[in-house]
Amino acid sequence: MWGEKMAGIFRFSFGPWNIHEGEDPFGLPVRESFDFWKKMEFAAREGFEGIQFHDDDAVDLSLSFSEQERNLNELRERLADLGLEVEFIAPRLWVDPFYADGGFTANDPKVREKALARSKRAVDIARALGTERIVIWPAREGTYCRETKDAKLAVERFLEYINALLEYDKEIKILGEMKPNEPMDSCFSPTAGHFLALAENTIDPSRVGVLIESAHAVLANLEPSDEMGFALALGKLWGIHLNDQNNLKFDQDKTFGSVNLRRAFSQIYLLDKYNYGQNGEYVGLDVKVMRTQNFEQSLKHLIYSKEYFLMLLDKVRSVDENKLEQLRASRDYEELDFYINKIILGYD
Ligand code: GLO
Ligand code: MG
Repeated sequence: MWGEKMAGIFRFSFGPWNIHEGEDPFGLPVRESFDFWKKMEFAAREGFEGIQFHDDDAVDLSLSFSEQERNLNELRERLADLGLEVEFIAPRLWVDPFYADGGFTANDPKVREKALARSKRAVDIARALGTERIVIWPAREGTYCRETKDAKLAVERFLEYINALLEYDKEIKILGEMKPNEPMDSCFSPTAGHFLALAENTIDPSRVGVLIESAHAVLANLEPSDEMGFALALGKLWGIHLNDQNNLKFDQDKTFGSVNLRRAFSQIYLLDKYNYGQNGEYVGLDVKVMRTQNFEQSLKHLIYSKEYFLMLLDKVRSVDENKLEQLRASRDYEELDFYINKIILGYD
């Protein structure tokens, strides 16, 4: 209810790929790598509580099963010693050339079979690391040009894949992280809305939700906070990837708040109002540092994304809800717009 502000308790997370060497499709790495445990120590030192992993971030998948199990146990213990918890596991079905045509929507049945097998293993990895959350970013589950795949069949295969995972483990929760394009020309399930329609047709809709990424919403020409509101209204906002994006171009994963403070404010306003995090959801970051940063400077995007969030949270909590309600009632939206921007600018 308006005027009744609930103060969310926010716990932050990021994934190891958010600290990287700066390579892009046009250039080689520009920095040394951070050692895995240095990344984890940084997370703990900077007050992060969760770590997001791809399956192969967590364990070397080429090792024997028993070695993997041993390493997973050790990983879980060492993370716990640092006060870190695993937020989710995401099967990485887009790096290996084997998945050039996608995973569970690939035309080759052998590829689809392996994609499912790898994803089931990702479920086991998640369970071994103490999380039930599986994130599916269907990176290559789309087309470069239309007739390469049958769009109807592809969506049916998507559904079959989700069902097979829900069937495989009765406890897991699947969070779809949708993005309209890149690396593909077009993804079969381009937005959260598409995925939630799919979710309703699975064998257990109650275990399927979404992770909304700010930049992905912008790439679909949608407003991130509205996307979050949509998922919140349906009880499906189980994860977020906060970052920022300059309009419709490649996925920039810029520092949260760095492009559009007002857009960042709107997201936090909604998350705080509806107590996002009350069921253990994390404020996940998915950000890339600028390629020009040197090794020592290459962690600032994570620190500052969290700082932007906390600074804006202060602003969000200073909104006079009665005043907002009055401005709504009088339909003076010009004044309302100015009021919010004055708060952000510190002139209120
Ligand atoms: C890329 C995605 C990607 C995912 C990650 C976890 O655009 O945002 O970074 O978030 O692989 O699924
Ligand atoms: Mg993401």
